[in-house]
Amino acid sequence: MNHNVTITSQDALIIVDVQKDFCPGGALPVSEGDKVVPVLNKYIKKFADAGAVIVATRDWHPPNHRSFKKHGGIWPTHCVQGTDGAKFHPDLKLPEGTMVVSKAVAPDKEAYSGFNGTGLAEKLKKIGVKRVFVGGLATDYCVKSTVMDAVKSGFETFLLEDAVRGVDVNPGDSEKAVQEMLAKGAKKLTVSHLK
Ligand code: VGL
Ligand code: ZN
Repeated sequence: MNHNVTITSQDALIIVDVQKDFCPGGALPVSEGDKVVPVLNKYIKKFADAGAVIVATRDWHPPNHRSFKKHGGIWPTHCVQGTDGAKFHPDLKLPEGTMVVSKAVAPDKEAYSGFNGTGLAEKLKKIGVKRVFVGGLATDYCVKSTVMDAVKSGFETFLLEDAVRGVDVNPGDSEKAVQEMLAKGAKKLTVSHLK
């Protein structure tokens, strides 16, 4: 079910890992990853106009991170701190005052969620945020983990259906991830349902 929603200053938009390495041409490309950018720009405009909080998480690995195949992980080397591939997509219109959250910075720990080890839940609660709206990359990894943690942390949590894309290592992973998020209590939203 979809919901009509009016954004207020107690809401936060959480844009997950819209970085060059996760887009076509990058080191760990998500199919159509760049397609989330124009949609997210629409959300950004709505949230900025409402005086809401805008968060952008970024995968920000040290060069020896355990996530990488050459260090025992399952992924090609990607989003290494300070590299071009770790930059946000150049067309993503992040406003001044965007809260940038760097994650998965400890070499020996995988951390898919924007809440994992970042203090993000506490920061958002401190400034009065009650609802979070999550979009970005990738549906079946970092978006899913971030949504699950948001629900667990007590936020009313919306998955931005039209602003996510998945890796789909196995076909259907993203669809399965969406079902898991909904089962956990997240709600689906598309930009047409924002007033
Ligand atoms: C991600 C795989 C590895 C993501 C990050 O942002 O979803 N996926 N690192
Ligand atoms: Zn990563």
